[in-house]
Amino acid sequence: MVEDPKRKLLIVLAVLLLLSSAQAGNRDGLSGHHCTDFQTANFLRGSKLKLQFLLFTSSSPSCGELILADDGIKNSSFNSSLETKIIIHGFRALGTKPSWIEGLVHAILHTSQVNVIAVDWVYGSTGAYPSAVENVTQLALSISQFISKLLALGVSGTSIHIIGVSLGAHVGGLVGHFHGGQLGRITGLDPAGPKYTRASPEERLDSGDALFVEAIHTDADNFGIRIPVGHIDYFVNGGKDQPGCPQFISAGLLEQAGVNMRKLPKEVKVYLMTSPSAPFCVHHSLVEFHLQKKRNIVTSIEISFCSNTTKDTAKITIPKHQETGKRLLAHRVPLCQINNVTLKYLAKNRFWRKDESFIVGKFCAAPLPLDRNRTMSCLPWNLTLPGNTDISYELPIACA
Ligand SMILES: *[C@@H]1O[C@H](CO)[C@@H](O)[C@H](O)[C@H]1NC(C)=O
Ligand SMILES: *[C@@H]1O[C@H](CO)[C@@H](O)[C@H](O)[C@H]1NC(C)=O
Ligand SMILES: *[C@@H]1O[C@H](CO)[C@@H](O)[C@H](O)[C@H]1NC(C)=O
Ligand SMILES: *[C@@H]1O[C@H](CO)[C@@H](O)[C@H](O)[C@H]1NC(C)=O
Ligand SMILES: *[C@@H]1O[C@H](CO)[C@@H](O)[C@H](O)[C@H]1NC(C)=O
Ligand SMILES: *[C@@H]1O[C@H](CO)[C@@H](O)[C@H](O)[C@H]1NC(C)=O
Ligand SMILES: CC(=O)N[C@H]1CO[C@H](CO)[C@@H](O)[C@@H]1O
Repeated sequence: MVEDPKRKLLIVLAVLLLLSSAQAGNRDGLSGHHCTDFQTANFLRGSKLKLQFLLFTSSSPSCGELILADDGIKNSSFNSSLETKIIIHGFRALGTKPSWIEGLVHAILHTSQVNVIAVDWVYGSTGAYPSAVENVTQLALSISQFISKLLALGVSGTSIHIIGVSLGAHVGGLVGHFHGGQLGRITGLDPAGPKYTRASPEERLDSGDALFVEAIHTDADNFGIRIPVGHIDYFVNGGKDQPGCPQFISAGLLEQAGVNMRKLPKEVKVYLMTSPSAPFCVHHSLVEFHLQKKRNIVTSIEISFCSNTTKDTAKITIPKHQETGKRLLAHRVPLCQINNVTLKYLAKNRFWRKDESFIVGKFCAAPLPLDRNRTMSCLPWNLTLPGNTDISYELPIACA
């Protein structure tokens, strides 16, 4: 299962594509420090968690720099003005280094100037799958503490991007959860299915775990999770070529999929499928509503994007005692061609308990994938939404 070829399909494809123009030959240890490799654990003899954080930079993409506890980051090549990508591997049945790590690190550093941190939890991920799962919470706590140190250095939460593979995707979800969903981005590559399909959103990767969560599933019929877990879920196995869409498994997909992190243009067509059964070719926006006051019941708001010829609708649900609800809205024309957005507060008027007659809050939208600045456009005032009434506003997003 650990070297399952299907599970690795996406990573291999990504690496091949991204490396196709890379020149051969490695630059080693330019910064002169000692290179540290992943550990090798004995899968027969226990699996105590022994964590290593290895830093890779574009000046030495083949040389892992061990970040020591405490003040280790300050005295390293970590550049806090760059984005940071944290790679978390999954279950390692045999206790060996993941074979794809080097390729992924090179692919990222070839296309962007970032800090790449590979989390080595080979110890703790080996032996039996259930015991690897037992270590996940402790692991996520340790990674969260590591990230807190980065934040203390002045690194912004939005510049942190976690890439988690299989079980590592859920670890990434927990880490994001511990940071209140305020980290920039989580990419789950084949989030693991066993023990997670029926888990609550707190226990697994879900769209509340970061400002933008995406998941790429190539293995939903096997060890991968079958349910959508992100703002965007790509189901590659179910992907047939769509009329009018580019070839699915192509740089069209992968360039937007979080592996290649070149700066994205403002208007990006995202071709993807949101379900394995009904694939279609559309644009996506993140829509958010922030309540001015938390409520002790669930709040539902219907959002419609209207253009001259289309109307596309999604429902934002804000859980009780929370301020914010987020949702992905699929629309057939680019955001800049949307004339107005219509909001409708779906008040429940049960005869034994009348709902409040209006809510007040703020509405924001952004085309996906989010750009580096996470620029959301918000309607610039406190909206008052009366119950069950359509309220329309112009959406102030100009075409680039
Ligand atoms: C940083 O690490 C190097 C190599 O381990 C060491 O020689 C140096 O004293 C350290 N500097 C600080 C400020 O800790
Ligand atoms: C950190 O990255 C910035 C942006 O690329 C660069 O200008 C700066 O020189 C880097 N700092 C160090 C110490 O390398
Ligand atoms: C929508 O209709 C208006 C009025 O007919 C027109 O001016 C505008 O260009 C149309 N917009 C698009 C995107 O077709
Ligand atoms: C919103 O846009 C639709 C489609 O262009 C139009 O029919 C409707 O009148 C608009 N509503 C408002 C309030 O501007
Ligand atoms: C991002 O922010 C920087 C500085 O605030 C700005 O110069 C740049 O134009 C912004 N990029 C986008 C795509 O909005
Ligand atoms: C919106 O509501 C908040 C919270 O009550 C208040 O602080 C803010 O001043 C209001 N903004 C406007 C533009 O009315
Ligand atoms: C730190 C930690 O919780 N380690 C545990 C990882 O899982 C193995 C197997 O269940 C335990 O023996 C370790 O104590």
